[in-house]
Amino acid sequence: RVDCHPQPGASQESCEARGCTWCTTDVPNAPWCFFPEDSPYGYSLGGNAEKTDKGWSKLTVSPSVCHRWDSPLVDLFFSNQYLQITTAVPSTSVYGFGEHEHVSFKHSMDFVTYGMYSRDQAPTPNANLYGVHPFYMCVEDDSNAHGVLLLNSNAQDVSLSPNPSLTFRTIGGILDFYVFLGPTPENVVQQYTEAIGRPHMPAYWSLGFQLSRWGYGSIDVLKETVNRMHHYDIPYDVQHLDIDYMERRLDFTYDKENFAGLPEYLQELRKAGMHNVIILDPFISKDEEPGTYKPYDLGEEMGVWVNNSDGVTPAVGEAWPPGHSVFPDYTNPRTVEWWTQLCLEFKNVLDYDGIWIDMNEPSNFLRGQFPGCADNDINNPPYIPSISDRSLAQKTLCPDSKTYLGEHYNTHSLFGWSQTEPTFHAAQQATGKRAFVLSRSTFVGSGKHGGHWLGDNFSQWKDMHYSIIGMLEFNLFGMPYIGADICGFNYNTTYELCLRWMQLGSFYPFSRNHNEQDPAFFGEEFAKISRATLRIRYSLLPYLYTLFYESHVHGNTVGYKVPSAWRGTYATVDAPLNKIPLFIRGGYILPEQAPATTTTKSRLNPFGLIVALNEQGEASGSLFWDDGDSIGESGPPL
Ligand code: MIG
Repeated sequence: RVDCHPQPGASQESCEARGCTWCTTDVPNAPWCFFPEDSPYGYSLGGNAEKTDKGWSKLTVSPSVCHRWDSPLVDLFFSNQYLQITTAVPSTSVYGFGEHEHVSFKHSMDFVTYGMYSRDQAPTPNANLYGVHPFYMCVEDDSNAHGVLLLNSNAQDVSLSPNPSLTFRTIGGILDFYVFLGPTPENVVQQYTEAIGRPHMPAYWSLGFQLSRWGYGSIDVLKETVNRMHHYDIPYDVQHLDIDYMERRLDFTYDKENFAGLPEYLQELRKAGMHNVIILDPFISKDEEPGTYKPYDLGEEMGVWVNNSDGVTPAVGEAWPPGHSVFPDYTNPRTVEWWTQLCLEFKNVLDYDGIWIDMNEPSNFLRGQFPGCADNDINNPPYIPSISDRSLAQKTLCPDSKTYLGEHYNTHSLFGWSQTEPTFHAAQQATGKRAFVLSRSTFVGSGKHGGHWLGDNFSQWKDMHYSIIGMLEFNLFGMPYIGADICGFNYNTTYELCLRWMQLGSFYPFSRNHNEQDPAFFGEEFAKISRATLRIRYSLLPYLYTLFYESHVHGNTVGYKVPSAWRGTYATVDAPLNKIPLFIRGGYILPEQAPATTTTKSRLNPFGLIVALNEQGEASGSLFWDDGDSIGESGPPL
């Protein structure tokens, strides 16, 4: 059954009116209105291609394009604001599609639909979240794998059906499919990242443990937090500054009252071998006194904002800064110039090492900008994919807004992606070192210039579990620099959950606690256990760094590997609260280095090797080593 009435409110009448079959069923989620076997709709593939002045229509796609799929494509719809295609897949082992909180890595194919449209949305199972990755991997029954990308930025959804098949629906753009033939899952990711851009090479320090919190509120609380981390001697490389460092949450300012002395304090941290990351939001207040707020005045002069549908008046919304805000259009080269200049100048105010870009879905606290969205086909298309609120404007701008690259309708989900590359280059230019950019909204190819965290998760056991799935998925999407807020972001954590999460999070590729309950918060015992697991992380950083190098050069995934001699066995192991069970694959050699409180110090320590033999008594491994943050000649290739 392929759904013939994907929008809500199907009835027998509305179903039959479109020539489809109505048949109720108690199979959960199965469509009651579905295409008849010989659907009279759309274009059957393999038909008579016709040349039009815009290209080909009724194009023939022969099954030989993917030789291993014995079922040809089923149905194709190609109309103005509705494109749909169904394809059979050779097994039910389908992975990927994002960004969502998925409750299993391997998808259920029981009529599940995932919407994709970037949105400021705390992780909720199956809801469309911050980024868009229309990419899946399918592992066939003979364990060969292939991957498929639908390179399309419009609001879209995909339905997974048990026969097994996938139905893609998008409301614009073209059906631009890319197929990656593997044959191993690792090959698929290597081929995918070859096409979309290999992951950037992270600085060594950014593999150290990181601390953040929204709401330090003052430099005194920040200092207390840092001091107690140091008091317990907990490995810790990076301190983040969330929006409360700003004056009234205005980008490119800092709060000179509550954070008096911040520039000097950042220098102190730097002297202690630490690094600093500052947050920047993508909205700029337009309501400061003229002549007092350069980011707005200069941006206005240069014409860098997203505009209303008229293409000339800036879109005005509401976000964290007081008053009303405008939104930089990063697809415009003038905006890149403006943003770069501001980032470079701000480096002289706060000596940052990396930039955290938040709210870039883009998020707006209203449904569309002022005065609301006009009623037209762009803002209210005939079909709205299966996304939260079934609205394209909720929590963002009206789809008929104009960006340099095109209508917001088409470019909405590219906002964060378009901000990531210029921020990467600005950070690189400002620091002269390898750039650190952490972006909340991502799209196909974002991994080349940035990393990601899984957003505003909850302090719940299941969120800790789902974080592992999210990280595996972002490895498929070519963004291995990935982690989740350790201990959770929303709700209050508990001692045990936070401790277990510190232990797990010590092995995240990007390891950051962004909670009031930092590892020194719960006192001596908690701090001791966190210190012990983080010291294991730090010992293994040469290994993790080598994995990142492999990902940067060959597109490998970063994370837990299953040995190719693998035979499944189950074992019950003792895991008291002070211990995380950790296993090493036989046949591998892991480079290690004695840990210290920062990577600046640990990098000076002696190296060692952990050699784990396989059943044949052999092992191999590799090490990539350099100065850890250089770019250009002395940095890694590519
Ligand atoms: O509306 O900057 O996901 O990490 O602490 C919330 C404040 C805005 C959302 C981010 C979160 C950050 C918070 N931000």
